Amino acid sequence: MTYFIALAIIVLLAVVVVQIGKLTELAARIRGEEAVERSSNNTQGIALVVFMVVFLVGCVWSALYYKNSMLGYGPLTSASAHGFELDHIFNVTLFFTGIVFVLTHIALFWYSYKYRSTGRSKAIFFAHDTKLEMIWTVVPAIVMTYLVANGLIAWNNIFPTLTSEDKYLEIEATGYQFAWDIRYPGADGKLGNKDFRLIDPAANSLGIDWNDEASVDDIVLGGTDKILLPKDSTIKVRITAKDVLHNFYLPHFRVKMDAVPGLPTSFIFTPVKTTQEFREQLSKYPEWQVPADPAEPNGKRKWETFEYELACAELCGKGHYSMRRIIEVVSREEFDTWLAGQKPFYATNIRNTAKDPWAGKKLFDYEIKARGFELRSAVARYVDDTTGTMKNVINLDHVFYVSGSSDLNSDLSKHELDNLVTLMGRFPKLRVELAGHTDNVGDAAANMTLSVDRSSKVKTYLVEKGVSADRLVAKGYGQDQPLENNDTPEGRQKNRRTELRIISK
Ligand SMILES: [Cu+2]
Repeated sequence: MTYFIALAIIVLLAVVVVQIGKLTELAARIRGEEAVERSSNNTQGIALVVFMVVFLVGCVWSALYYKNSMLGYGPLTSASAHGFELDHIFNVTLFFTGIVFVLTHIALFWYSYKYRSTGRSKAIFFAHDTKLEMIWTVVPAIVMTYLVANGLIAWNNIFPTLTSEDKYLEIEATGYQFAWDIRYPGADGKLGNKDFRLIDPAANSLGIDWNDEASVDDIVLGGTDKILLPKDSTIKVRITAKDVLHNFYLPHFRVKMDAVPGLPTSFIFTPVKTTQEFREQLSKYPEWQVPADPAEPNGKRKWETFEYELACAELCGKGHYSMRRIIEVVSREEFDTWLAGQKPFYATNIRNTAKDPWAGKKLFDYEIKARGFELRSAVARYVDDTTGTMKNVINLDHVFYVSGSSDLNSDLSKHELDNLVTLMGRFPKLRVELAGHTDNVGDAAANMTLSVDRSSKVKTYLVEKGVSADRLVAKGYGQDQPLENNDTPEGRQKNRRTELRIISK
């Protein structure tokens, strides 16, 4: 119905215009061509000047009315360190182009009025005016040089070169139709290598190279997860795309960079206001004191619901709008805690699958931690909690062997022994006995040999790692010193063990 009415109005307006045209033609024939033309020129000239005034006043009024909604003013001053300089350049450019805008529009409309045909005026002809040409060449040249030079200085400040000595957090943003994958480095602070040939839509959509140890603790935030960033920390974003052009745009941080498939780009910036601080900045302006939801006049204010956002600023397809993501800036401490709580992509999706190059070959720090084996307090395990002195007998819980052989089994065994090397280094007077024990399965004499072999294997390993051989005594006890009953599998497992006995400290 609305459509029909709109169409009818358009048709009727067209009819009115045609009729007015016919009437004017008729009047011209009655009153004489020239007189009519002159009066029409007068009307149009005055109309153009009136339009100019309304238009320019309207422009200035709307700029003032909406100034608090524009980036760079009042509530929307920059949330990043470099943004202030960028806003300054923007405002200086706006100042000069604003002057040109007003002057050219006055000239455009005023001349249409002033030089309308009146039948009395004559055109002046002049071929050359050096002074005029100097003015319109030199003045813009000076202004342009000033703007370009300022722009170059700002560009160089905004795009610094980071060296390996600089402390910064490097994250990666990969755009695709229609979302962003954000990759954070784990505890090592390094992003692992990628290779597009490794891309597997189901298991490895970014093509991360799992052979690179830096990859295994990388965290990938996909879909709609909130992106956290630490305040007052330099952040370098590697920006890339998988299918078409996208654009990594953080308007509140004045960060904007194309995401191009096959051509990595980057942006370095430092957030200087947490989300909470930015909300407080907004709360001072009436535009942000209105209810966030007009249907709920007593609900939350608009400033309380503000979020920083990441948007795609390149029209990339029909789902373009859905590339919006929420960014939250928090304190460094809060960020570190959050990051430590995120599960590495490798741990949840790749570990011990057919795609894991490290399956059975290596244990990573995060796994060792997860087993209650604190990496950094290796020495603490050897100290009795109640007396504070070193324990006399310590069971090396994590030393395992290949069944029926004296070969050390997993990397966990080696990890445990590496801790022991640390301990021996910390206490240079320490002498220890490495005591091998077995369960009672099989022949007692064979078990004795096996336990001797196993403890010597441990000794060999420690000596290779730099512990002096005269501080280590390898001894086998076979099945003679069980800790528990050998009748159950659990008991037998407890009895197959390697112990550390302190000889002297
Ligand atoms: Cu996009």
